[in-house]
Amino acid sequence: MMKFAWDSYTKYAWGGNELRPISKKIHNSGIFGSLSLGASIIDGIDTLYIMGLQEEYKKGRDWIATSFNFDGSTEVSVFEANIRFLGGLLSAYALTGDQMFKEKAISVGNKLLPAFNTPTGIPQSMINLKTGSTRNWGWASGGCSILAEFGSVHLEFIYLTNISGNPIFEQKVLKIRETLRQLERPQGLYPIYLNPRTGKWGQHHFSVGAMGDSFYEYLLKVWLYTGKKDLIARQMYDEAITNIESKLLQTSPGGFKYLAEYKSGRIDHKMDHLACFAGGMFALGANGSSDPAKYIQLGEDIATTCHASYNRSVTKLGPEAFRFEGQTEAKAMRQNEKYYILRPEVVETYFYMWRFTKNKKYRDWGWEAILALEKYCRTEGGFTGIKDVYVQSPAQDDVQQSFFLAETLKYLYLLFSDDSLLPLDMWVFNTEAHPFPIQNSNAVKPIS
Ligand code: DMJ
Repeated sequence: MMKFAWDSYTKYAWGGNELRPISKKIHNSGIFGSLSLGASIIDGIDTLYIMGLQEEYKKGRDWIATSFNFDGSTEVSVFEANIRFLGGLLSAYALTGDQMFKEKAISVGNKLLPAFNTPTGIPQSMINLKTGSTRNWGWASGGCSILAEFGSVHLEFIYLTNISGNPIFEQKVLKIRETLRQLERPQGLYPIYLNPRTGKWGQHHFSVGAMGDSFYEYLLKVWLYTGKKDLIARQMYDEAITNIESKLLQTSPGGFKYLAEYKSGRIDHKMDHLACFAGGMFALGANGSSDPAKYIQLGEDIATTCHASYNRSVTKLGPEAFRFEGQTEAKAMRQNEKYYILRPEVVETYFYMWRFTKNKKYRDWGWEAILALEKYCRTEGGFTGIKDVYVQSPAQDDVQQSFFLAETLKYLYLLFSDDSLLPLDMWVFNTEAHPFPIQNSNAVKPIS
């Protein structure tokens, strides 16, 4: 599947950000700006390397060495640039030791720095790579920055400081953390909107799905990355999770545990596909918690719920969001929540649960997802997302997302690999599934 996705991209969209598999041309979405920056190459290269697809890896590596630069006249998302471009380059460096990746990673990191020049140190969402001018999304509550965006630079910037020797990157992310620690949190939770000028929260909307997700993930993963030395990160994670458990975690009448949202003063009984990553996170955070068995169980429970969201559809792929209302459990209720865009979070949780429990059902569930991807998402020109998981012949969205190569296919491959390939006590995955070596763990290159 990876070879087919990659070959299709190289055939029809080489150098572009993503592939349109039906139109067989380049797809350049707004988050990467208007230029062709090779997002699928940089996001996919570590997956190629891990899978031993050497020829393909070499082609991607050569393109990055000769054609990738991050200073054109375009505006990109700071978050996406960080997790996909910086994360991809850092991971390629970690796996191969090739200095070229490190130099490119430093150049991307430097380009993102102006985004942090705000009174609070909370970065803005968008940056113009040529001018360094920054702004926030027009739709975000009164000019606010987004929790998952400014909270998911943590891991990459600390690793970047470690390999470059330049303290600036780490300073920037520690400043974000300090700003957050000084703020009072409504109901003990972190709202998803924060104004970078005033340091005041925007709307009190809480979510472990869209706009909140990887902030929590990175508190845990920074602690892991530092060889469990960064106790502040762990403490912030534990506190946040305790409040999520008491305020957002719900049990449906049918016994499903799910992560609801809180909006406009009340609970919204909706769980995003994005929030399904949390099953894996809970299991990963079990070791070091006050009650490891409880968190492994919570991981199992979330995996079960997210699997149900797949299993209750005709295509056996899950919707973008599913609800628990009345008789409805684990199903999308609105047309605009029924799509599946090749996202990884559910198979990501299967991967972690397999590693921690060795329960064969996670491989079975992963296999079901593979068959469904092959049946409904494979087209002649690559893999596409679908617009409705509940119909037999769904319309296709004509986009092969770069995270399909970075994450979905990587987690599926690792689900069926031995634990010695990227062991979790030596490697920590960024939120785009790019593995970084845990400090002082003697992380070894999996393939030489
Ligand atoms: C990816 O870019 C990352 O996993 C991010 O954390 C959330 N969204 C996509 C995949 O769904």
